[in-house]
Amino acid sequence: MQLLSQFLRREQLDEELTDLIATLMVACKEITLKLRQGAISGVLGTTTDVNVQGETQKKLDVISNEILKKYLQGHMTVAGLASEEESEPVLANPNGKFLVVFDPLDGSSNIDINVTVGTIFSILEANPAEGYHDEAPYLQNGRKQLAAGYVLYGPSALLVLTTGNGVNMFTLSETGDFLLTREKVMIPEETQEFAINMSNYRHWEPAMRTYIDDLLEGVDGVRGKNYNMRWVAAMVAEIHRILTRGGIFIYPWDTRVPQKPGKLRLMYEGNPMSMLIEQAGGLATNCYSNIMDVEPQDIHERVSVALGSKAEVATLLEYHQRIDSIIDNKH
Ligand code: AFP
Repeated sequence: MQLLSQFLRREQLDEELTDLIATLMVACKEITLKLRQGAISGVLGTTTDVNVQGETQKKLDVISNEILKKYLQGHMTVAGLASEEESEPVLANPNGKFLVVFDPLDGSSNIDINVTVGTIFSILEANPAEGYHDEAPYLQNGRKQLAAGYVLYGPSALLVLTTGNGVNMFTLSETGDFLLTREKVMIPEETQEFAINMSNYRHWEPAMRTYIDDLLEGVDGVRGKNYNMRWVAAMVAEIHRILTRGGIFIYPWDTRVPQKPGKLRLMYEGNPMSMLIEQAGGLATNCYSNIMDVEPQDIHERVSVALGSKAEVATLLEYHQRIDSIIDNKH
């Protein structure tokens, strides 16, 4: 089996980017060890702090953020970083070539119940001419990502990575190496599995409700097939399932906080996951257009997401584009 370093060399990736990815993996291995210790090292539970997103921070959110910061700030190729857990971007080395944007521990409500969580990251080009004292250099659309991926802390620890040439999966071995275990992952175009938090049904737009109603009607309804549902409450785990066997993951806009475009974060979750999904042949949208074409205005911007198997996501888009005629036809 090929080591991550051998794989990146084979791909002829920029040496500094290769080195940065290796350093990110050192940080993620340290996070893995903290997670494995769980209650033994007192890392479970919640802090008294609330992050910039208005969410109570888990101890492991803070620990994971600090670990990533420690390695990235000390890396000469990193000009700066932005994290879901930091209110402002953090300066690293002003001469660095890259900006790193990350969610240190996605799905952290799962930590205390010992269910899968993950670190999501996105690497962007730095532009020294712009300086790094505000958010401007980070506000790049998803198409500009140089690399994106996540480390999934589940029964095994996995790195899922794209550098713009397909999606590859690496499993953390006993010896602490990431070994290539799946190459050029492709998502099946059709699916019979969806993931959405159904408890929000009453808050959705008519197009979303109608689409889900039709899935629930199964073989007797207009879709003509039965669907199964999954909800892990960690986007990173849902996306991993979709990359592995197909499906659609949706977290739509809803009326609970109507001024926000969605719950999930564009730069820490939406863009990196969209790059992986598109690189694996899927579709990644905000229910109306492609997520990676959204021009971010704010590093903590939210986005509505619907991504996964191409044909299913395209059908959902149609519901949003033609909702009036779809409802008319039903009457
Ligand atoms: P955290 O970023 O706080 O860990 O939240 C996870 C998440 O943003 C995403 O990964 C899940 O899909 C979603 O929240 C779960 O949301 P619900 O609480 O509405 O199920």
